[in-house]
Amino acid sequence: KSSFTSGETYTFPEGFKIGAASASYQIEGGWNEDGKSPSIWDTITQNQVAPCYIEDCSSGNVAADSYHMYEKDLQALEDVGFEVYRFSISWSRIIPDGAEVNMKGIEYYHKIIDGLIERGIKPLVTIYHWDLPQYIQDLGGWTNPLIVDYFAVYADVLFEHYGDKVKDWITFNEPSVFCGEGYGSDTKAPAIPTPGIGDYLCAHHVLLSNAAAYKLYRNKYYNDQQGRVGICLNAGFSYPFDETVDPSIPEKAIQFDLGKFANPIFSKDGGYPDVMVQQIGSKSMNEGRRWSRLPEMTQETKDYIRGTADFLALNYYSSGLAKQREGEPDGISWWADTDLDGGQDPSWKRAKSTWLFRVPQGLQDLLVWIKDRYDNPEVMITENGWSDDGQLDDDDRVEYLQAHLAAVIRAVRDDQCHVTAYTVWSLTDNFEWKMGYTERFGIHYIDFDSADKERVPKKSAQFFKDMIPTKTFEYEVSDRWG
Ligand code: GBH
Repeated sequence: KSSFTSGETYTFPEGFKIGAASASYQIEGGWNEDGKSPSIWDTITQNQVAPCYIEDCSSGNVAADSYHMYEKDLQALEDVGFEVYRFSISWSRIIPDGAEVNMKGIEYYHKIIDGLIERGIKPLVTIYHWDLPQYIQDLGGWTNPLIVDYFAVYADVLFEHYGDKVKDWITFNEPSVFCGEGYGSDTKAPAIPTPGIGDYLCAHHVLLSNAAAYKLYRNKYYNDQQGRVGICLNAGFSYPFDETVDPSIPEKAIQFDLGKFANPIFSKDGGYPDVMVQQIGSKSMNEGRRWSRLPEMTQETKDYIRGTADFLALNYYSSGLAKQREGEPDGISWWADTDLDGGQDPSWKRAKSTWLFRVPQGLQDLLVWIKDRYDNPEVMITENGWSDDGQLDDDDRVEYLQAHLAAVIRAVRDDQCHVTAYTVWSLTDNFEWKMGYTERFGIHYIDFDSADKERVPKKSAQFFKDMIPTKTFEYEVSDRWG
């Protein structure tokens, strides 16, 4: 029995896999080594002057130094007993200037993949986790339709080199975040905001890129490799502010968020959610435009995109409240297009991150929503985690993780949701994007000033180590939020 809490006994279903997650720019360092070219995150972090773009003026130049110390990551995974490791590949290590494949870059990920397989850990590879090569950004990045071909070539190279060893691929990590915050606002690279326009163009080209990579795998590699290709979307559940709020309001909030990417891929009819097409279309006309800011999807395009994922990789951190917006929005944006106001319940505990509130029940409710809307697709929870200052006694993280694992088990056991895996964010402390090293998500601590960057297990790592052999733990639900 685990020593962590008491309460109801929760057991994972047969075959359910538990692991940890990371992403290339957040851990690797080695930003210009062995032929790697700069990504948009190298550009934005290295060009900053006080007051800095990044909270602590830091960068991922060294980070956890996984480019040199990947064996420490492998060791940490093995010590805990994880069964799957989700990591991402740096595009600008693989194809540094849009032409030749860089064999030194290819070699690096072979070492990680081989190390995982030797240890009996399944690799789950994210093809793109936000570190776009700068040379593609110089052409407009995700707003230029040309990127679809560039992405397909990059994915082709990965399938060709790693496909005999890697059987589970994720094309994109959280497109709503890198499109919304990179092209709709300026809180992620490349920080070129054209709100309500560039973010939708980005989303459109991501959907086309995902479809191109998916079909390429099916046509060229599937027969030999027998693997699967999915996409990773982040979302929260949405609850009404109070009993006066119409049920269509939280539904709309989820459609504008998860539905923007999930409806085109996972729904029966495909295309963007009707509510988005209608609201953005009519606002665009009222603004005097000749066409909608949300790119049109012809029937042909809908058919091309529909069904282009074998599973949904879901990142869940938090949920929200929604109500109809009162008054006029300031300016044009995705958020203004929703006609909603958002918020949090005052009882929700907050992490160090300002956006991260503990709402475990939202995960179960979201999984049921996905099951109902998209005919119960296979879902892997590919991120879920809690931020703090980095303390080893991370009791709040342990509690948060247990609460969410319990919600996953309830969704499978009580609601027959098809969830097959869970990878915690994150294996180690790392470069937390705009917050630099000031917010820690790791289940292993790293002293980023040290030379050896030792991975020190926190209490949460111990929790997984105790739990994985039996796939059983005790947890007591505290209130209606889980
Ligand atoms: C994930 O995104 C990322 O995939 C991962 O790389 C990251 O390290 C991890 O979460 C922890 O952040 O404008 O201040 O309200 C989580 C998605 C991140 C999306 C925060 C919303 C809002 C920032 N969310 N973001 S803010």
